[in-house]
Amino acid sequence: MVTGTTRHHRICPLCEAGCGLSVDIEGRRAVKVRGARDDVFSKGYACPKGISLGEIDQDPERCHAPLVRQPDGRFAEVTWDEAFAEVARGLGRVAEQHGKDAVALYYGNPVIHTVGIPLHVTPMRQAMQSRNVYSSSTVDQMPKNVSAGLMFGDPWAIPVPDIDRTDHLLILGANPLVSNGSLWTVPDLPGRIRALKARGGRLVVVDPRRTRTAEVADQHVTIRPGTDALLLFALVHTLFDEGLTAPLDPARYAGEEQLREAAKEFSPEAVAEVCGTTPDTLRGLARELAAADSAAVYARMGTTAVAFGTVASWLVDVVNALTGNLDRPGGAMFGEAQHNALRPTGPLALGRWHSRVRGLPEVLGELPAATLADEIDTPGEGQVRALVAIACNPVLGAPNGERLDRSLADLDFMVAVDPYVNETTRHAHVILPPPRVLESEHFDIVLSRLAVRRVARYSPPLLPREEGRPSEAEILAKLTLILSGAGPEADPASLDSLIIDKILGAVVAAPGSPLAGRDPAELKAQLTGEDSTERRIDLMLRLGAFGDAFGLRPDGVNLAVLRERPEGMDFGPLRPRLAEIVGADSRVALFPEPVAGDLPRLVEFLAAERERGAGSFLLVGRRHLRSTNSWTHNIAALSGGTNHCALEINAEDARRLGIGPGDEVTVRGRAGAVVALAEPTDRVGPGVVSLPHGWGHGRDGTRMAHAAKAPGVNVNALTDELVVDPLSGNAVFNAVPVEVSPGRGDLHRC
Ligand SMILES: Nc1nc2c(c(=O)[nH]1)N[C@H]1C(S)=C(S)[C@@H](COP(=O)(O)OP(=O)(O)OC[C@H]3O[C@@H](n4cnc5c(=O)[nH]c(N)nc54)[C@H](O)[C@@H]3O)O[C@H]1N2
Ligand SMILES: Nc1nc2c(c(=O)[nH]1)N[C@H]1C(S)=C(S)[C@@H](COP(=O)(O)OP(=O)(O)OC[C@H]3O[C@@H](n4cnc5c(=O)[nH]c(N)nc54)[C@H](O)[C@@H]3O)O[C@H]1N2
Ligand code: SF4
Ligand SMILES: [Mo]
Repeated sequence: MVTGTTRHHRICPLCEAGCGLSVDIEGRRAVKVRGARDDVFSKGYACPKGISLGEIDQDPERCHAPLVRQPDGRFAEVTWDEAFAEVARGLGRVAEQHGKDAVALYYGNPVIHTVGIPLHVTPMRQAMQSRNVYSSSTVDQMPKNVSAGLMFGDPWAIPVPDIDRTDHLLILGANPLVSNGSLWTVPDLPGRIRALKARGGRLVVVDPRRTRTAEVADQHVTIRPGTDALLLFALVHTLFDEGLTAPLDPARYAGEEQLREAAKEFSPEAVAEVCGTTPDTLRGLARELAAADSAAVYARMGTTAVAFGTVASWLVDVVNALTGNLDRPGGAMFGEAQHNALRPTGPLALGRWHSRVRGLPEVLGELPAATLADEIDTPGEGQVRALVAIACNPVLGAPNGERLDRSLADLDFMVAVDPYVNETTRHAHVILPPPRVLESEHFDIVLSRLAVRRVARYSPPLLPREEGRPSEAEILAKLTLILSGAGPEADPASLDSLIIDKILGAVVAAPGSPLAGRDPAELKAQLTGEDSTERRIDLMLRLGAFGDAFGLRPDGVNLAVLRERPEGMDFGPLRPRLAEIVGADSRVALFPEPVAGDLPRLVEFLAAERERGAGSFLLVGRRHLRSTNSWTHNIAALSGGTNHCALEINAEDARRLGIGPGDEVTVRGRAGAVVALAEPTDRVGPGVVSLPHGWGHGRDGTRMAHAAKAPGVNVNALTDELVVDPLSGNAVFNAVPVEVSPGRGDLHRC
């Protein structure tokens, strides 16, 4: 190390793997970042994005001061006090004139990668009292939340493959070698897959595209997009049909007989052709799962962002249960939160209210992102007139994003919490930038329940914040106070203090709690931390799975302990805990009522697909190793090479249509059309095309000059906001019917 350089440990906030990074800092810059070998969880692994954390943090186009839009439409930098006052005026005016439902909230993917947002978003939702709450959950994993909520009584009880001990891993619709795992916090997946294979384990991938993960698999089953629910049902059918199910304890599992009955009509013979495969292949998949000493089924975006997202997500865990692999070492297991997870119990209630325009059911207190534009565009009582947009870019991330682009321009007021002026935030009246990455702490609030090991880690900020600059938690707390009517001057720390009081009050009052009867004030006084955010983290840790329970467990963790051990503490592999999750008197619902109610639609789909002739192309998504959705294309170190926006099309289809490499092609969906550059390839089969999302940069008023140099096109100009998975309201990004034709027709490239 050069003199003046200090080395620090920092959890990477860029994806769900949560690798530990070693960051060399000179002055206020990160000069070198690499995987931290002493990290108890990731042991030195890091991907190109993590290594570029310095470039991401130091991107000159990130905003550092709040921006307020001027009468001439341009943004001007203002002080934080002025910005919050403007927000209070803007939101206040809309709520006063049009009521609370007229103010909507939308938060995006980084919510799970930050501390301030998850700590404050629930109180914010309560303070708003608006029915118009949206998030990236309904363009992503909501079907899995619904299936977990219905089966296990907890929407975040999502089993993860116990990859380090499994003998057989079946992956559907996920490409974890590129995404680095999702709903599965598993650093160094490449190394873990190598270890699986070295010990004689088997990896099978079901994907319409020959992905990097498919390339390293022992078997790649190509599937016709959108048919995983049928494929999985055929596995369930085979398990029953061939007597391959493991004995399930009736005291723990309900609904096995109804499930057996329902699976009857989805035999491998009935579905194979529609799935683009053979009955033998399907029976083989089921037999292998049943025969393995331990096995796990894992599925992601290719099975959730589809029209049968909830049914497919449910069937994944049905197969895990029927093969005896749910909740056992080497199978699909429940992770354990390092912090107290206050969670609802009992089966999930769906549709406690419905969206105003399309009547779509609420799920987990949210409405589908796919209907936000309807709620903005359609006049009447409850019409959305203002938006609080936190860490999101739905113009590029939501279905029919181009419609949303127009709708956002029409709002009376919009405030964004975001470091960039991008395709979405350019519509804001006020932009509140969070501090730099290196000025922020990292603590995993959402993802630790999905981790493959029981670990506890905390990273304090590596740099002090610039004078006067609020933390992201303070920004969110201020917004919450504004939305609750307390006004822009209220002290954000007062909100944390109230929340701590509330949690401690509940803990000492809970019968059977080890802290029952203790004095909350005395417990509160024990909390340590530099600020109220850290004190909240200390509280969560102490009450969490590995916590010291305020001294009752002297070898447990708290904030002070973890500050001394930035490399983290490992408490070992996952342990069976189904009884804890489901509750002593409850059972796993193998055949939950709402899912059963959606099966006639699957039967109809099967019949219709059998009749289908050769038709339009089906569009699927893909991700790039050196991208994160829409917001890292501005980083030179991560751009270029294979990280570009091109339409993959089967080479034979391309030849037939007269399309060559790099040619312009028009792709048309129900919602709209784009002109993309073609990449003929045998990675995708006949009839399948693939475009990545998060592109379509370079619009007027954005400030991402590097991204604008290679703007790409917005795949969500094609995707249809009118089609959702009915149970979860999730958007459909895979198996989208599109027409493909050579040339640009009458279209301009975005
Ligand atoms: N067609 C298609 N569409 C898709 C997908 C697909 O597979 N295909 N995937 C979907 C999925 S899974 C997701 S999660 C969504 C993602 O869509 P969104 O969550 O809407 O957006 P992102 O592109 O992740 O952009 C995140 C925003 O947060 C900002 N940001 C980054 N770091 C921080 C921070 O620390 N604090 C704050 N306040 N802001 C920050 C960025 O500048 C950016 O504006 O896209 C979805 N859209
Ligand atoms: N490098 C990188 N990492 C990321 C992100 C990123 O943008 N870049 N984004 C992050 C986010 S927000 C998320 S949610 C995760 C997502 O993590 P993953 O789900 O692992 O990522 P995807 O690349 O969307 O994988 C979906 C796969 O489903 C396949 N597929 C499409 N349609 C179907 C179908 O009908 N059936 C089946 N069986 N497969 C289908 C696609 O070909 C693709 O390989 O990744 C996260 N990690
Ligand atoms: S895999 Fe994810 S967490 Fe690990 S270094 Fe890469 S971006 Fe960061
Ligand atoms: Mo996502």
